[in-house]
Amino acid sequence: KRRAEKTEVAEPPNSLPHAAPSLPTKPALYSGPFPFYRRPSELGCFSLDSQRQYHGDARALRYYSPPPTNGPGLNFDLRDGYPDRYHPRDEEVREGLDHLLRWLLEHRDQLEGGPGWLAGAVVTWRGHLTKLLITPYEQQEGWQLAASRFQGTLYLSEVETPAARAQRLARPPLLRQLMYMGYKFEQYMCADKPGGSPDPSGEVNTNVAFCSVLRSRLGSYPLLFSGEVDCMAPRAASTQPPTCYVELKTSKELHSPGQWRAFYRHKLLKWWAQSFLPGIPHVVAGFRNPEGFVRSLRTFPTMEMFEHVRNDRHGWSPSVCVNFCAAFLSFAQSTVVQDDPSPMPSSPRLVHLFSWEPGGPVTVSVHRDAPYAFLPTWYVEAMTA
Ligand code: 0WD
Ligand code: CA
Repeated sequence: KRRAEKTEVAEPPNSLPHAAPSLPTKPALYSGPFPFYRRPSELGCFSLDSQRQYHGDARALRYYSPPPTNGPGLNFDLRDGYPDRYHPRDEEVREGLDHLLRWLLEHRDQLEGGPGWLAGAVVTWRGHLTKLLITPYEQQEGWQLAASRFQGTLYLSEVETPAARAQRLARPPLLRQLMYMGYKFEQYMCADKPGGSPDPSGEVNTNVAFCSVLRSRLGSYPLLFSGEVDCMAPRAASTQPPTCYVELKTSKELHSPGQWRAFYRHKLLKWWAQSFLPGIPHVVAGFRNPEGFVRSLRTFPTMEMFEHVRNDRHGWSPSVCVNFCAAFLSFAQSTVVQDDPSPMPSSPRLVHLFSWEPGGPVTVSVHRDAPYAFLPTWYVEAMTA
């Protein structure tokens, strides 16, 4: 029985000579030892302002400033200011990798790692890698990743699936408010200056973002990715990024052991994957009651999250996540062989689209036209010059 399963996975039967390659996602296939993951180092950063304009500096970085006590008395009203002091980002604007590419263009001559490092790297958003990490355990939402090779580098950029788009356009009012509440919590917990105090009287503008650009390596795959960082702790044990960064989250108040179990199995997996990738050591959670007030805080060290499911038969395994991600990178590197040809501004660019739906394998389709091409002309031209 075991052998039959293994054969099926490793080599497609010869009776299907033209079957397109695909990548299975079942957790049992990725249970080997934890692979090598280089300690992430920060290469630089950039900020997006309230107009979503790019600045090559840390002006949007905020500072962790929790209330003096985490006891009775803590009472953050997360609905305050909704909807009148809310300026949500226009989600119809498809930014792709643009802001990260701008940073890369402006720093390509100063990249560490030696000549040719970038040519061997995978460039993407941290959020895309998070989705890859949790894929073996995800049962609800599929994803699509567009891939193009250019001057050796493999670029990965997410494409919104038709189902995700439909869900976004039909987002229920309560879910919209819930999204706001996550940003409002950041406002209660962060100051604009080190040592300053939060000012929850202002507006919540989700165009504003501080993004860290990081270098790592998974197995033999060098990675350059960027992730949005909530704040830095000015008095952290280490003041050096990324270990001084803090990720902020909100969650429903949990009461029964069953609720905690479900939280560890599902939510903590996502929190772990997102903060493990950039090496952010602490996630601070605010627990909100049904009326939308945060009455308690709890810090979850990223490297201790797995302990909550280590002895849970229905828990998740960091090795499975990271092994799957490595297998995907290997699959993508061997699938996207052709370097994008002549960088003529008007020529359609080659895109391999990796698609996944829960319960199935990752499949590939090839495209040469819009709308999948995502490397902007300004980037291709400047890199070619
Ligand atoms: O256009 C899109 N569909 C996306 C845009 C999807 C994912 C990210 N982004 C943008 C983000 O706005 C950010 O500028 O890419 C940049 C980097 O994102 P990331 O760090 O790679 O993304 P992720 O790890 O998924 O999200 C980090 C934070 C979120 O924090 P929580 O605690 O909710 O995970 O980025 C924010 C959010 O605060 N964020 C977004 N903000 C505005 N619009 C979005 C979005 N669509 N997605 C995540
Ligand atoms: Ca957050």
